[in-house]
Amino acid sequence: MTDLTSQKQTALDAIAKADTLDALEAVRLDALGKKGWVSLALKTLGGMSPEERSEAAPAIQAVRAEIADALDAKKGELESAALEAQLAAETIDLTLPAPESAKGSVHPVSQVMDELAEIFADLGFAVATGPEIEDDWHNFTALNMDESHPARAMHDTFYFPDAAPDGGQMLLRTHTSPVQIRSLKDQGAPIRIIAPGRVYRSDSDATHTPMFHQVEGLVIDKDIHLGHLKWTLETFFKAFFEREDITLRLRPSYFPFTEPSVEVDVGYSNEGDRRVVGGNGDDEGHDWMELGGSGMVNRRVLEFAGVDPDEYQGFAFGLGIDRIAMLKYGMNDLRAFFDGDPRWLSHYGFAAVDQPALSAGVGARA
Ligand code: FA5
Repeated sequence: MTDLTSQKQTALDAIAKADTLDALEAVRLDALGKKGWVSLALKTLGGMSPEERSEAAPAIQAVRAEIADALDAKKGELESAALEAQLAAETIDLTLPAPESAKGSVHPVSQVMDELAEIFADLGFAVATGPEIEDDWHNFTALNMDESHPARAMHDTFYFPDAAPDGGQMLLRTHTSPVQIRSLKDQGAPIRIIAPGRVYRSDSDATHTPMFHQVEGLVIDKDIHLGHLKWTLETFFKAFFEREDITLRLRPSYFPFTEPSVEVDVGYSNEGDRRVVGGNGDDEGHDWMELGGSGMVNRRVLEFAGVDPDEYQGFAFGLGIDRIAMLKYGMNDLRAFFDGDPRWLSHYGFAAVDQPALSAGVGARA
């Protein structure tokens, strides 16, 4: 019994002195572990007479309980000390200078693509994509431009030297319209999509670059007419330019894949060297700028895409994204978009946190 008392005192001293959880665990194993001295003492009870046992058992149990309580209390102490130390080490010194802000910005074209997707999503359009390396069938033939069609020549196409698997030519798509065919073939009608992306033409001046961006729109359903097209474009441009006085002019035009076809112009005025959208292009001090082409999808295109033109019809449009970005954000030379000049990018670019949201007015600068 004296043995037990002195062993207990040694253990309690070791617990008091333990300054790490590992040291504490060593004391626990030494006393209460399977081969610890308390466990061994408990095992001796079996060989005792009932009288001896009734005296020794409560004493050993009491020692066991006292050591277990001391271990628990110390464990709590060590854990909260460790937490305090961690919290103290992780404080931030708010008096230090701010870290250098991130370099780089979101290109206005990317920003405008996000704005487009946001507005059209609100009108129920899904985003579709297609390959930039296209075959001649999707880019031309299925859009009602067979090999001898003169409109092919107007597209200043970049062709690849190798033939496509079907024997036709491979090319860099000259417009986003082949996505109309791909989406209709994949999903059938009814359909309501936009397809933003890069397109390529051998063309270069202040308003034309060899690579530029278009967004295609396609709505095919029953009873769709030109009025729906005009409403959709007007609604889109009002939200995009964040003004109500947007005036569109739909000018009769020709595209092989739409019938009738209309070119879409928007009224603007000049303020200094900046074009500002709004107002009627025919008014004093105003003019019209072409933003894209559109029309009712030609029956032949629906047939090529496997849709019955007697059941379904609809409209399509293709807008120049770079053009509408220039108008909205006031750049006057398209070529600067693709020069990668960091001064231009830091001036016209957007912060990554500037996510367009309809509720905030799309395109609001932070
Ligand atoms: C087309 O590309 C048709 N696919 C549009 C379309 C789609 C019509 C669906 C009907 C139905 P167009 O070649 O006019 O059409 O080009 C459309 C717009 O792209 C132009 O109005 C212009 O805004 C822009 N664009 C054309 N060429 C360039 C260029 N080289 N650089 C920058 N923008 C361009």
